Amino acid sequence: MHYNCFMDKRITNSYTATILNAFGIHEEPSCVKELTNGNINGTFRIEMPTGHGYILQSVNTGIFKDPYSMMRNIDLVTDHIRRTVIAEGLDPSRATLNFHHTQEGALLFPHEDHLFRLADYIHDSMAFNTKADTSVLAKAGEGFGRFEAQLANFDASLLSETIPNFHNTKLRIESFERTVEENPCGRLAECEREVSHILDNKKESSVLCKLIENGELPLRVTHNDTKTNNVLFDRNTHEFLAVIDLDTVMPGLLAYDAADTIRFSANTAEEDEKDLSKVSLDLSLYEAFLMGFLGKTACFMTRLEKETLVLGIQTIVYEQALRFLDDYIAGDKYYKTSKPRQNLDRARCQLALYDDMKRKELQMHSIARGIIRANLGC
Ligand code: GN1
Ligand code: MG
Repeated sequence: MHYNCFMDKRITNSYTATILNAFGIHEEPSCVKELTNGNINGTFRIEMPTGHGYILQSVNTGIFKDPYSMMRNIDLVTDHIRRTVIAEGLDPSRATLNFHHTQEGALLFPHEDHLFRLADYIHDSMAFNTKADTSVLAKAGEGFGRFEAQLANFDASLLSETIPNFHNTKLRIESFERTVEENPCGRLAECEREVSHILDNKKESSVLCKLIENGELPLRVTHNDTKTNNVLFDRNTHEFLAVIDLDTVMPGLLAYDAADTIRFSANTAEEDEKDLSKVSLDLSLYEAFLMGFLGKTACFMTRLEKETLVLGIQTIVYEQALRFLDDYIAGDKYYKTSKPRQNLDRARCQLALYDDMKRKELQMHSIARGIIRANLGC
């Protein structure tokens, strides 16, 4: 069944009341507002006359093809976090997302051509939506590090892969090679240099996949969308509360979660910057994030996880370059674009960042090692 995540009519209070009713909530909301930050699901903030808030989402089943497994993952993970924080004496209602069940016990409610889910709004919370500086990155690192630590004793094999082979770099390279071979839109001629750049580095970028296959690196619970605005803080004290946007939570490498924040937020340029002289890895932002992240994770990382952390960060930047370039050659089918050749610009920018990370590899290692050494007993 295909559901539509976009609302083609304005979502009214009474339309929302019908959905709330299915989740066992029998009052009419006082206000419903669409939130437009996310690119994937339709998201609405609901306020009730009592002051309680909810987040209602219309799930994008085009990207999440098995939404029931996705919600099962989220249920398992949030349940584990809730139990962990209760044991620590913290308030579970603010420490993780709390999704509601329908009166039939389901976490999803199909209505018309939409598939809805409902969570409590975490009250008095805020996210940093501004361009990241060192203090925001340190806090985001701490948030994602706490998330990893809360789930360190969770058996990741219980989770399904919500997007199969999401970070299987080896398979992504194979599929990239097929796209290049087919050249379906005749775009190859303008990106031959970038294609060679990708292919020249494919061996090193497959190393982690081999280590996973051989069971040498542990699969943990990873978030896979570690943008700084996916961490919530207390609006007044700026203390860490919870990690949100759990749709891509699945088994993965610890390094992936560090990698994506660094790729996105420690780049001195925007993700689609055309002027490649502006693109570089900001080592102070890199260090700030790792201080927060490794401060919570170094104590349980294996020796090989520590040794391959920098390779993991570089691999994700490489993989993202490949994904953007693959999509450009295939005709912009996956990523939303708002300007011509944006996926090509994004790919070029990621390749420039990858090259800069290679130039700064020794510094990246020495910063990471220093932080790990200081946090062995975290
Ligand atoms: C997508 O839409 P957004 O920004 O949450 C993508 C990520 C990429 C990112 C690149 C499910 O995430 O993997 O890193 O774009 N999410 C999915 O900007 O493919
Ligand atoms: Mg997202």
